[in-house]
Amino acid sequence: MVKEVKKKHCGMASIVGRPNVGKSTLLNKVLGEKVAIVSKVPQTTRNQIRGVYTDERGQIIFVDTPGVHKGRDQLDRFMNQSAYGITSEADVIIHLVDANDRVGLEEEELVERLHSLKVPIILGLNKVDMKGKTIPEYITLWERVTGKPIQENPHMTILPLSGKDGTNVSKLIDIVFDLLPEGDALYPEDTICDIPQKMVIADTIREKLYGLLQQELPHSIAVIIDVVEPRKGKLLYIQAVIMVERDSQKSIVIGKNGALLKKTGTLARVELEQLLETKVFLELFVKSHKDWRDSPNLLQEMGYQFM
Ligand SMILES: Nc1nc2c(ncn2[C@@H]2O[C@H](COP(=O)(O)OP(=O)(O)OP(=O)(O)O)[C@@H](O)[C@H]2O)c(=O)[nH]1
Ligand SMILES: [Mg+2]
Repeated sequence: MVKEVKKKHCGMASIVGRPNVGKSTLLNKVLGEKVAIVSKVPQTTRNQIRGVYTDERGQIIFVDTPGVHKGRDQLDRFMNQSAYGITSEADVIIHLVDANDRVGLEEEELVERLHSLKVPIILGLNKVDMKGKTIPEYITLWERVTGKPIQENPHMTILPLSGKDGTNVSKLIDIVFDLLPEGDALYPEDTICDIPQKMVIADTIREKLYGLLQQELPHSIAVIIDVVEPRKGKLLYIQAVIMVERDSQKSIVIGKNGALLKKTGTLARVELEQLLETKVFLELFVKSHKDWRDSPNLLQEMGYQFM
């Protein structure tokens, strides 16, 4: 008897939505590993992050994107462009919303754009571990834009989700596989993520700093990695600059007697040692540069490449 060989599927699923809806948390849950930084602060993700999921059915390249938001400087422009740019290449779009938060102004424009791409959409109603009281608002919005009830729309699927506790995450993977074209894997089977090492290091430091600063200053902070250098005794030397917008913000980042900066360094070093599987010596500096969010050179140094 000839055994039937099932064709594999491969393609890109882009996770798009407003800041803070849980896109990066969902990506980490799907991959079972932390690849994207997460914080309570909106606009945490500043670049695209590709996470690769492979099983016997094939390969899904999930793309986490910066939250789509209003904003006028060069970094805002980059973040929105990067979210929309990647979305136009996707085979499937996961429109992720916070099912406890009301529909926002950005959402209307986003939904219209996503609808015009003519790509299958999964409306991910996220954070259903909480009450999910605004679910109807998102359904109504999509129905208004597409002009038909979602149940009658062959291009749409609704899925309640929780990236935090994992509700329906494996169902999401099933649905995406069903929607992907046939094709061979694009990445080797053991690939999980393709972010450049410097970006991973910078983001890890930024995440720790966001956690310690709570809601203070996130918009004003960037991290630039100046040196990554293997040294004797399997030690990786990393020198990084934390950039703020004003001199007065430097003392907040440094903290009383340097305490906050020291704590940031320790937390980041511990995580980086785990991630990079080597001992790390991390040296942090704090500088201010008034218009870094609008400086193409500095943004490029931080790894944000305009398309
Ligand atoms: N209750 C609950 N909280 C969640 C869930 N997913 C994420 N969060 C929390 O929501 C906050 C934002 O999560 P992120 O994953 O950073 O959100 P994001 O959409 O990537 O945000 P940006 O990168 O800023 O666009 C964090 O405090 C998460 O812990 C969820 O399923 N349930
Ligand atoms: Mg994010």
